[in-house]
Amino acid sequence: MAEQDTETGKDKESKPAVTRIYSGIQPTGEIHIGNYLGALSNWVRLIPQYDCIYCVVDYHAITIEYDPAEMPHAILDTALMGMACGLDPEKCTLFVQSDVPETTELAWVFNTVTSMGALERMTQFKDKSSQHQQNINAGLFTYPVLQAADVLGPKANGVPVGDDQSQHLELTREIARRFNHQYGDTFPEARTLYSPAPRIMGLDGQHKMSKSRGNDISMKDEPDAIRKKLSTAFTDPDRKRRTDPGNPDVCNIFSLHNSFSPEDQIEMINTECRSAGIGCVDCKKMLAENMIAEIEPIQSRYHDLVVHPDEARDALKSGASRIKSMVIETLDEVRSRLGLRTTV
Ligand code: AQP
Repeated sequence: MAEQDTETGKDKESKPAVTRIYSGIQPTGEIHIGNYLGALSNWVRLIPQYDCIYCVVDYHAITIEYDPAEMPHAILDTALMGMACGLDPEKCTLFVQSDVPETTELAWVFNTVTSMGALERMTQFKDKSSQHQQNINAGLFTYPVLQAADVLGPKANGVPVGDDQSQHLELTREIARRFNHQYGDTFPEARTLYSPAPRIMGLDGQHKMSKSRGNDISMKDEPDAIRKKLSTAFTDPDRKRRTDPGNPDVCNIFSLHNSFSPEDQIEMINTECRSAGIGCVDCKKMLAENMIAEIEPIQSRYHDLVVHPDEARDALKSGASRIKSMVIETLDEVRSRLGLRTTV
C-alpha cells in the first residue's frame, strides 16, 4: 500500500515532500471562529514543520466593495489577530500582499496560461458573483490566478486551507503544469494540506461560517455575545422538543464541541443527546463556556499587541522584504523563460 500523507490522508505517491507552505487571509472583516479553526490555529500548528509564509491578502479583498478609509485598519487588525492566535513573526513569515506588488506581474503572466473555461468553473466566483451582483468585476473572476501567483511567487509547495479553497488549489496546480509544459520546469505543483477543520458551518447551519454572511462568532466577541449567539444557533433540525432524542452527527453545535470541548465531555454529549438525556440549551451552554475559555487568552494577547502597532508594522515590513526577494528571483527566471529580455 502507498504511504499516506499525514496531512491529507491521501497516497503520497512519489511527490516531493512539502517544505515551504503559503496561505492567506482577507482583511474583509473580523476574523471568526471558522477562520480560526479552519486556518489560523492550523497555520500555527504547522510552524515547526515547514518554512511558513502567511499573508494578509488585501489585493484579494478589493475585489468586493469596501471602504478605502477603513482598509489600513482592517489590514493591520487582521495581522494583529493572526499574531494573537500564535503567528509569531519570529517563527514564520507574515506580510501584507500589496507590499510585494511583484506578485501581480506574475499573475499577469499566469493569466496567459489560464483558460477562461477553467475560471468559469470556479464555484467561489459563482457564489461571490451572486453575493455581489452590483460589482461582478474582472478581479473577482481572475482571483484564483492571483492566488496561484501568491503561492508560486515564493515557490511554496504546500497550501493549508479549508475545503472552500480546494478548487482554487487544483487550478494553481494546473497553472504550474501548463507553465512548466510551455516554458520549461519552473514551478512546483503545490499540494493542498487540508485543515483538520476544513469547513465550519455558520450559526445558521446553512452556509459555511463567513465574515460577509453575518452567521459567525467573531474572535473579538465578548463572552455574553458568544453565549447569546450560540443560544439561537441552528442544531439538529429534527429535534423539535427537549424530550426528542437528538442526532449529534447532523448537529452543528456538536461539530463545534469537537473543536472546543474536552474528550470526555464530547463523549458524554454524544451519548446523552441520542437518548434525550441532555437538551440543546445545556449542550450550547457547555460549548459557550469552552469556546470562551479558548478565545479569552487570544483576546487578551490581541489587546496587548494593539497598543504597540509599530512593532507589528515592522514585523510585516520585514516579512514583505523576505518574500519580495523570493518573488523577484522567480520573476527573473520567468521573464527569461518567456523570452522577455532586451539583451540577447
Ligand atoms: N467556515 C470556514 N471553515 C473553515 N475554514 C474557513 N476559512 C474561511 N471560512 C472558513 C478559511 O480561512 C482562510 C481565510 O479565509 P479568507 O478570509 O481569505 O476568505 P474566505 O474563505 O472567503 O472567508 P470568509 O469569512 O468567508 O470571508 P468573506 O465573507 O469575506 O468571503 C482560508 O484558508 C479559508 O479556507
